[in-house]
Amino acid sequence: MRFFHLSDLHIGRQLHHYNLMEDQRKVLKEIASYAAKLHPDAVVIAGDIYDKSVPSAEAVTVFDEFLTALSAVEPSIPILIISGNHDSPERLSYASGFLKAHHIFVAGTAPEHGGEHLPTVTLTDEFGEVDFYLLPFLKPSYVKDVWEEDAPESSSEAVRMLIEREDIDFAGRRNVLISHQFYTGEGIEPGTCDSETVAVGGIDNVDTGPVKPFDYVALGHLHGAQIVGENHIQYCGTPMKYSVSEHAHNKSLAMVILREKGEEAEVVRLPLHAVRDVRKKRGMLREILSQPQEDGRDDYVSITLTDETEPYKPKEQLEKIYSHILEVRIDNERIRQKLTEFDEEIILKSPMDTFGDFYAEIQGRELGDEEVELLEQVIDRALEEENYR
Ligand SMILES: [Mn+2]
Repeated sequence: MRFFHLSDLHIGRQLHHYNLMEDQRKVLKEIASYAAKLHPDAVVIAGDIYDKSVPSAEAVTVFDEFLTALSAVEPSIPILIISGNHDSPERLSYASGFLKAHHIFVAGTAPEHGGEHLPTVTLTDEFGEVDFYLLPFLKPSYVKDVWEEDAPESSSEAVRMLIEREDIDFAGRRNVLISHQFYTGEGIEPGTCDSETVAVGGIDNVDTGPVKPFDYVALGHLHGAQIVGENHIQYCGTPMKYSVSEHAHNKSLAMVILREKGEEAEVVRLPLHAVRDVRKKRGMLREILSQPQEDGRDDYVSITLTDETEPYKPKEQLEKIYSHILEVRIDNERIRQKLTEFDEEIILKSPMDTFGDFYAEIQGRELGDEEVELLEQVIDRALEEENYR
């Protein structure tokens, strides 16, 4: 069988101050036309459908158009969707009963009680059945009531324990897991980029150990396409570039080919064509302005100027050549000097001290006793929330 593996559509996302809705609409159309042409056995979307938990009406419309385009393909292609950390589990689950009747399977929330299990969808090909397990994005607190005691304390434990209680026949059947977490293996730290929200410090890391027995693991969360230790555990990446740090990425559509049990899954990458590429340019203003007519003047560009004497209104001048400038940065001796001085001054301070400094800087006076007390409460609450989530 062949299925499309997508994730991190982030519909409604902005790139700096640019609205990407039209770019997103176009790339989703391209994916739908691949579906019409290649007729995959399923389309898997591994989380982060929307960029915000309360998506705009326009964002919902764009996703609706995508589902409608996919549904128009005959005979119908099952669509399997899980929520990511950017989605609201409840909102994504809206009308899921109705959608199921139309072969659109949405898993918004991870199991919350002992009686709940991971939703599965079983599809058939010439070699028999394949079970798809839908595991929405989770934090340990979301699933703690599944167990009466010894609830998992980390995301990694939660994923392992949820898989264990499914009693999956790994030896005899073909199984696919759909998941949206930050997976790491022994000595394997996947590559991240600026458009993701990945927690530093490793608390959200999930070990690949328990997912290795699956025949394919369709991951979402990281925005660069990559395998995690083994070929059958993959992040498909975003369908388009969502930050300057992704300028060198090659965005594509992953099509997974799953053959007989025991044969390694194969992933074919189909090219996707963005309306505008995201590019980086670097050099002296004069050089950049005098470059011969080059392609991609309408791309999103991040420009770094290296002039030692900072030019007058460089952005205005560059705008005559580039229609979609994301940012103009300056990198010269003076700025580098300043940054080194600044680096040396950075000392790790408590949130309280950091805010105190900020307040003094802005207001020109120190925090009063009552203000300190109030702020302590706010910080405590924030930390508590963070620990609980
Ligand atoms: Mn994401």
